[in-house]
Amino acid sequence: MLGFERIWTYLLYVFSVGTVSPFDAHGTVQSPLLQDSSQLKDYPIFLPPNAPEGSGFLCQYPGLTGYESCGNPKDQGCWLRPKDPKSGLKEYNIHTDYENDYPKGVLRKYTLDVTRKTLFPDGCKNDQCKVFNDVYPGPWIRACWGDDIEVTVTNHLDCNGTTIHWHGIRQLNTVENDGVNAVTQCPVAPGDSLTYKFKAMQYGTSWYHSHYSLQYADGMAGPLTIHGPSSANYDLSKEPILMTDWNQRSAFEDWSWTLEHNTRPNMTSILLNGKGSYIPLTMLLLNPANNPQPPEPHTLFFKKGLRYLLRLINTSVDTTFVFSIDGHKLTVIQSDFVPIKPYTNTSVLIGIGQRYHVIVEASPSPEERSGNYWIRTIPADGCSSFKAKYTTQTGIVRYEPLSKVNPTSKQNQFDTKCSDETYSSLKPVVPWTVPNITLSQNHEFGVELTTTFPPPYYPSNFSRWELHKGPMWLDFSRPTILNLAEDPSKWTAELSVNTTSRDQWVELLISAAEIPDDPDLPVGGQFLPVSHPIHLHGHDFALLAQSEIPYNPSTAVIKRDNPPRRDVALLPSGGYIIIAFKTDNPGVWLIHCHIAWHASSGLAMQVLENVRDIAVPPQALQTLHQTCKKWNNWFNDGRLKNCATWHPFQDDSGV
Ligand SMILES: *[C@@H]1O[C@H](CO)[C@@H](O)[C@H](O)[C@H]1NC(C)=O
Ligand SMILES: *[C@@H]1O[C@H](CO)[C@@H](O)[C@H](O)[C@H]1NC(C)=O
Ligand SMILES: *[C@@H]1O[C@H](CO)[C@@H](O)[C@H](O)[C@H]1NC(C)=O
Ligand SMILES: *[C@@H]1O[C@H](CO)[C@@H](O)[C@H](O)[C@H]1NC(C)=O
Ligand SMILES: *[C@@H]1O[C@H](CO)[C@@H](O)[C@H](O)[C@H]1NC(C)=O
Ligand SMILES: *[C@@H]1O[C@H](CO)[C@@H](O)[C@H](O)[C@H]1NC(C)=O
Ligand SMILES: *[C@@H]1O[C@H](CO)[C@@H](O)[C@H](O)[C@H]1NC(C)=O
Ligand SMILES: [Cu+2]
Repeated sequence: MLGFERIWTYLLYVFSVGTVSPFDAHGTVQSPLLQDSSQLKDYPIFLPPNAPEGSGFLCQYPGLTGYESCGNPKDQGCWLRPKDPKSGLKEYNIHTDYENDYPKGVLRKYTLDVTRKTLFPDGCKNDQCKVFNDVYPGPWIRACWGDDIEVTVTNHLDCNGTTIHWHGIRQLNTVENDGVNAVTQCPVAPGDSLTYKFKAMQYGTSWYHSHYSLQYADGMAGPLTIHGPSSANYDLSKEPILMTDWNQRSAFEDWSWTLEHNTRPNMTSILLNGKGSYIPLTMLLLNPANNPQPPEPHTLFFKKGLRYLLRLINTSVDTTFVFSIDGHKLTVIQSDFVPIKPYTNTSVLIGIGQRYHVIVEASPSPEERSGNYWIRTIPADGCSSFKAKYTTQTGIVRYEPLSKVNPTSKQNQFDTKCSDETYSSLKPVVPWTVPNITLSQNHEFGVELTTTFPPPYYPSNFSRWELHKGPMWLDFSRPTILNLAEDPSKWTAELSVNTTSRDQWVELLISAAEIPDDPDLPVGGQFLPVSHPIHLHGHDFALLAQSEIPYNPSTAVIKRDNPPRRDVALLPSGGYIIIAFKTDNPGVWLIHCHIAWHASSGLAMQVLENVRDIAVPPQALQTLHQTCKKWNNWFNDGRLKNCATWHPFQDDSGV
């Protein structure tokens, strides 16, 4: 019997951080921007209104002669408009249907070098970190709405492959750039490089991270922003804020430990942009002088009366956070890559992988005499696992005249229940109406813990999470995208959704509880009271229902008229979600739980979307084969020479 205890086994994970700010990492952008104003042409070149002060980053639209930029603190909903209103040209703004229409920008090139590094993000040493360009979090990758992005990733690790996923990017007709090993490519072998190419049709904030097994938890995560319009006005903006749980060992070690002990490892601290502080209770009592020296917490400087745009990203392994700033209200204007109608609250709940754009008005109440206020990141009840003590006061807002003292401000009033933001508050600006669909397009899945799976799952006596008819287990050397082309019979259809007609709506009901008499749910597994942040690649999905009670077809409330839309939604413990997407993007798309332990355990599935229409360009196909060839060479040779082989190399699902 699996008890409640057992559940936690799979939950814990670690995240990585460094002592260097990600925003120091200049020089990685080889953008073709004309920074010299003497070269100004008859097309828009401008500092995006939502770029942080002094960042010197320019948007440029050489293809849009006769246009000018129009976003400003009084009208952040505007992006580009025709100079001559009578020209008949259309405006690009917050109401533009960005899935079908976007301005044509420029090509921006970035490079990411992956190396091993020792970091002290919470004052304690972690010598197993893996980072981008020597910093944690990784450098801020930025583009403007409609730009093309190319990122060349080089793997300098000695014993790990890697792939980089651009979280939330739709990858319309570019599935081979989605960065999921064993699905859309082989891992990039040590010593090898790969260039990812995709278009920024959406705008807002996201993150990029390794999708190679548990690797992102060791530090391979960074912010990704596409500048575009906003659904509410503000004066200035700040750099992205990445929040994460953190551990002082490699996630690979934690996972091996999990497999042996069948229990979930504890996280040790919370990091805000790579900075946190670990509170070792015993050391504190014994000898305070021995305490690790934590870095200064992340600090935001505000001027009274201004409105600031903040970009919040939850890059956790195992923690849903409640984000708040003492004495300040937050106006939420964007969830994931989807602009929404603004609403105001005292806190915002951010699940793993989720992002929010929020506006903070710098008029605190009650006002602190010191002019300092805590930023709090509180793990939601039941959605985290930490060692006994950790600090949730992870950042500081300071007003002039600046002082160095710690804030004494009181926490705002809010709930810390583990959930998503209130369903009815998330109203997309560009509405979708999801039609009634026929039953054959409706698929039902249960998130269960199971012991019924065939070899070669390792170790054999370990319960795994499954989403469909078994826990996912991928073969690094045999990516689905190539399998399908070469030998469709090898495809394990029972682990997938398989769609074949274009522009059809598909609905997935994902249940965390038993549905009586439902033949579609797997047998032999066990539902456990755990919430899961479910992420779909290749689409923003409409969230037709999100419920804390089990699905009942006769009473379920399903919203089809402009439902919330995003790319990660929390499946509530004991309840269900129904998500819908339109088959307009041929590809092989992963759907998985974003709790790193659960994805490793197998809580994932592939959506085969109109695979006959996948058209990988010949050059890209050749690259896919090359990457596999180098991976296989390393796997069969370099790995054996350089890496410890005392345990199975692959001991998790692969993602
Ligand atoms: C990845 O590297 C870690 C060391 O950081 C090692 O323990 C692990 O076995 C490697 N795993 C794979 C699948 O590459
Ligand atoms: C990040 O997501 C996890 C999992 O959903 C959640 O437990 C945690 O509270 C989130 N963190 C924040 C700061 O919202
Ligand atoms: C995690 O921390 C809790 C609370 O201190 C403790 O009861 C539990 O034993 C710890 N688990 C592990 C695996 O260390
Ligand atoms: C504000 O947050 C509370 C939880 O603290 C939630 O119950 C309420 O619905 C939220 N309000 C809006 C408008 O979303
Ligand atoms: C969808 O189906 C439901 C139940 O069969 C029905 O009540 C509703 O009117 C239908 N909606 C549309 C837009 O057809
Ligand atoms: C599998 O695990 C169970 C429960 O921990 C234990 O009783 C059993 O002996 C194990 N079986 C093997 C083959 O290790
Ligand atoms: C997907 O479904 C189509 C139509 O039923 C079928 O021809 C094809 O073999 C299926 N593909 C896979 C990989 O299961
Ligand atoms: Cu999960």
